[in-house]
Amino acid sequence: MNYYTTPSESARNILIANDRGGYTIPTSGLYPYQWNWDSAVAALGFAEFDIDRAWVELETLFSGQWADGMVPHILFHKPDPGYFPGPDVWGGTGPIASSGVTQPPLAATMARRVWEKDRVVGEARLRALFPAMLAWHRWFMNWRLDEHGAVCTTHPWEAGRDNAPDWDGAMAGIDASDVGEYQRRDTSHVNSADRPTKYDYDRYIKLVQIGREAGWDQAKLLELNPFRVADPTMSFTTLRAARDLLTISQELGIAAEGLNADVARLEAGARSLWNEALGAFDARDAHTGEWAESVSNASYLCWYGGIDSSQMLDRVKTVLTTVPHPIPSYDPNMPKFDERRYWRGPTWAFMNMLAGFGLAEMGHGVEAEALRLKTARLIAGHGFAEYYDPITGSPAGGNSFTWTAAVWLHWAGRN
Ligand code: 9WN
Repeated sequence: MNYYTTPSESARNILIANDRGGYTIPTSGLYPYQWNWDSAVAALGFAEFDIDRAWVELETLFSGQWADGMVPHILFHKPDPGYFPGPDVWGGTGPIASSGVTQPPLAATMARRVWEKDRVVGEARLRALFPAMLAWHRWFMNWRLDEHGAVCTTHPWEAGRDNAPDWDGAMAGIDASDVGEYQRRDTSHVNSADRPTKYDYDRYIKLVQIGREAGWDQAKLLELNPFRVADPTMSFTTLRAARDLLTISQELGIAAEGLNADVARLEAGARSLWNEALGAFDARDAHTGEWAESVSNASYLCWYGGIDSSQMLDRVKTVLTTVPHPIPSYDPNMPKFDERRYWRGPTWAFMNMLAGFGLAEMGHGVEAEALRLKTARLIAGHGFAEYYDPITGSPAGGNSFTWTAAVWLHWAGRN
């Protein structure tokens, strides 16, 4: 009898174990609910062995869509005291208890990939989801663009890169002195050195309180929210989603007015995030116009957004040859680099996959393949972690992680 479990079997087992019936949690304990961009990545993993389940993941995500088109970053399907802040703190106003912010829109792009794996099964599912995906896209166009067309994040959790140095300037402007007492849960599940600091958490919760008080009314929040940062994650993923929605609408013959113009506007916005002095795509505070001066792993999503850049290509070549486990979430040569603290240094496999998709699509196959193989080695050698130390490769944060398993099945571990 063979007792050896291959990484692909482990990856499937993780997806199956994290399945809560129609949706997948990122990892048990630390994240007991459905997260938005995690689910989009999970769908890719399921598509490798159960196409129907892949569609269900996306359908469940959109079942939480708000009347205004927003798809929340967390859906609290069943109460769980292990996570803070829960539904009572957020006060979401959608059909399912939820948070009040969104996350980078990966769903349309991943739905397209799932459909391309099996167009016969996928067509009806994709057609049915299309109006919801389009409504979400329009919500971004209505509420999240700056004057250049770059897409803004209104909470560090919205961009999904919680404690990235990109937000340090905007976070410093938030007065969280009256945030009150609260009990974090994350640090009882994982090492606190891998997690955001109390300074950060006070501001995360303060921003939730501001949003909740405004009833998550986007018009009011445009005035009230002290945090609004135009960011490469939001800009490149929204641009990419718009391109995919356009392709889907053309291929399926679905009328979707305005998408061509939206793509042009979003592309101009994404290009406006080029920080010439830094020589990289950067985040820009939408209130002050100040650059973050941050080269993050989101900077490398330009190709995923359909924007080529010879300077970013030089950077990716350097990172692939000088950083043992690329792509670090923050440039190791910059002063704020912290190799274990979450989005301030560690490598995230799913971000590598997104960068890898874009590199391959834009003709940079050598770099795409090098990145894929390095990501495969990282996962095979260090397990299905939430993220990894880019210098030593050691796993950090949660383990048996859904999106890392999905990345293995769909991309990194592909033969
Ligand atoms: C807050 C679930 C999520 C990811 C985010 C990641 C982390 C949550 C947290 O976990 O954020 O949304 O509590 O730390 O930063 O990208 O979607 O995996």
